[in-house]
Amino acid sequence: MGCEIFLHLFLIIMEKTLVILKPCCLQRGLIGEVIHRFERKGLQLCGIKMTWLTDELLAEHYAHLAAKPFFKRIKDSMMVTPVIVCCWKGLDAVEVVRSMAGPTNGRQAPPGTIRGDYSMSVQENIVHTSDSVETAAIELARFFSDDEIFEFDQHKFDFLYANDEL
Ligand code: IDP
Ligand code: MG
Repeated sequence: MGCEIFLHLFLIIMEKTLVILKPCCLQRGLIGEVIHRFERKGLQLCGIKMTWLTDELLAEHYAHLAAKPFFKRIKDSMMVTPVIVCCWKGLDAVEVVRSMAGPTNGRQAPPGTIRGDYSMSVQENIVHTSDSVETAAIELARFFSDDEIFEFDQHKFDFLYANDEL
């Protein structure tokens, strides 16, 4: 079984994705709840740190919203407290994490999703999640250095995936 795990890890490129626990998540005491959800799902936490975001970093991170009237407010709300940035890994991790977060607007997000269960707001919607594999790679490099992302065996691997899924 050890050999199989070794082969899986080297033959299959598991996706990695970025999650940011926003200041509203920290202030509302939901850090554990949110991390617990990703853990229970079977995603592997391979990087985590608390950091204070800067205007410069956020301008880059939210560049796709630069023309919006609420751009400054988005940046300000992300600098109210430190945030927690995490890297989660798994098969189709980008899509899995994004669907667990739910749609942007917490009022419209369905119950069962993180935003649907914990948010009443478009802005204060608990988490940021990468929206594609390409974006995830860029965003992880934005918030983590290489030595802050850890590669290690996930011991319950064979109970999370079937052979023909890998
Ligand atoms: P996403 O977080 O679901 O990927 P994006 O469109 O990438 O949504 O927007 C990034 C963040 O900007 C959202 O999570 C939210 O905090 C904020 N935002 C997006 N659209 C609006 C809006 O129409 N009003 C206020 N804030 C918004
Ligand atoms: Mg987005």
